[in-house]
Amino acid sequence: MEEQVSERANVAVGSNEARPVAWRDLREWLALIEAHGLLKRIDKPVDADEELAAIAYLATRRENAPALLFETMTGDRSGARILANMLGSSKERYALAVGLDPALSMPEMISATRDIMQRRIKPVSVAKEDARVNEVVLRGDAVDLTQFPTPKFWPGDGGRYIGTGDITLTRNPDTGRINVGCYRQMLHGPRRVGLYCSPGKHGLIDREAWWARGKPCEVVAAYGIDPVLFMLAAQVFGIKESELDVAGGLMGRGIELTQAEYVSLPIPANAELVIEGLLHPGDSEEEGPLGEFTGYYGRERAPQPVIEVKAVHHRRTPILTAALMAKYPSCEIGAYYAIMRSARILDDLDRIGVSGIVGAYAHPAAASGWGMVAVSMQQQYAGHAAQVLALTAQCPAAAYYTKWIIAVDEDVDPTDFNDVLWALSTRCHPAEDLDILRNTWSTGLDPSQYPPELRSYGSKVLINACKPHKHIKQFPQATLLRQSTYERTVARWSELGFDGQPPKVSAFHKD
Ligand SMILES: Cc1cc2nc3c(=O)[nH]c(=O)nc-3n(C[C@H](O)[C@H](O)[C@H](O)COP(=O)(O)O)c2cc1C
Ligand SMILES: [Mn+2]
Repeated sequence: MEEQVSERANVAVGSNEARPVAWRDLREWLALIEAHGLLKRIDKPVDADEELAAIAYLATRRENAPALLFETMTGDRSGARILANMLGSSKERYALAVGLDPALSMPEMISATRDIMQRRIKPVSVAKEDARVNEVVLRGDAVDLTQFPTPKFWPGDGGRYIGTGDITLTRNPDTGRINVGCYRQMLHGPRRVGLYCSPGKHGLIDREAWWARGKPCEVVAAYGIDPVLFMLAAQVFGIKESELDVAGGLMGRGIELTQAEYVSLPIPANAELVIEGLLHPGDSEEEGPLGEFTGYYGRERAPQPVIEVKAVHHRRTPILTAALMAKYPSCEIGAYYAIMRSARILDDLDRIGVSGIVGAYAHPAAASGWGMVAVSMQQQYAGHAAQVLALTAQCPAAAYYTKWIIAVDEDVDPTDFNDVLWALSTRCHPAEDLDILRNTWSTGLDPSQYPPELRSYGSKVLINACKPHKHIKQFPQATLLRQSTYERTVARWSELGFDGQPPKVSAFHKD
């Protein structure tokens, strides 16, 4: 079955009417976030060799840091610019990418994301001559990727990484499904790029399937891409699902694709810079390490397959998207990932059919949302919290990596860690309320286990931070406001000299 590229966008599936987002490409989205004061341009020359990453790291040590557009790269003659912290820890920039109201609260944002992530819209095709990415097209020996400024991020990185805020397209030879994944790509030479996919990733499965047929694997990669394709490339969907259709759903219109020069895969028509190439069986070079999302160097230097680049397409003065991997809040995998992962966890729990679930949150400070999940629930029966903890821990969206699974009552907002820490400190009795799961799904990038060969087997703690169900009737009432006093105070808020809206409160004292 071939990936279908229809001429017009299909109507969205399901009840959510698809309203197209207000932008078509990275540049239009940048104009939108700039209008919201969420973009900072840096026009002074900056070196791609560690300096760019140092500035990006220091500028993003606070949660509301803007996206950073580096407009002048030291020694560069290509005219390329580099965008860092495209999304980072900003839920506002996430919202402006997917067409949600940036003022939504975090729980509202997660809930709205569940709706729009269920839509599917097929890509649409655009004529080559109309594709913005085709302003410059170079083939064969004319291609020289070393002309573009390519960051070396951390002092111990094993090379320059042209692909971090990237997307990679591969086709599965059995099903025809086109996959979109975000995999790191190290520049080896003018027409050679290393591609690292870890085991189980769809890009690796596709590559192996082509090689098993004795054929090279075609690849299309974009190193300057819009935020929706970038975000979708890092989400896990079924092996037969194309992230292109989900991206279309989020955009409210089909992703625009055009024909490539050399490979049979399509290329994203509105991208900034795209390469086409081939992965040949047996062609590999030493790759890594790279400072990773864990805040440590990930994976020892080892041979990885190399893309032989056949053509490059780019816009004039292309904007390359670079994803700094670092401790929160400096990591590119921040708010968007937490929101999308939390939405997928709630979808899984819904599908299983467990009752009483109120919210969930995978806080981005926990290794980009991979390390911890808090789930809030209404306790309805004895053993309910233990059931929710176990199901959350092993549901497909949460099972990978997550070490800490915390259940809290419905009056605790799982997206607010002040609240979660309050529950942990007042409702959880560690001697009673902790369980451990062993030999669970994990990753070689988790540095906490020795010997390193065992890192793919993880462990998880289930923490019941709900009120003890056995004693729930005696459990003290939390200190809450009387509703009538609250309402009187809200009415007097500005008279009392306070700016803005008073905080919303929904639980009140009961006599
Ligand atoms: C900035 C960034 C860099 C990433 N680097 C890699 C990588 O080098 N290798 C890898 O296997 N996954 C990497 N990932 C994670 C994958 O993108 C993610 O697991 C995604 O689900 C892969 O797509 P797939 O499920 O279609 O294989 C990265 C994610 C992000 C956001
Ligand atoms: Mn996939």
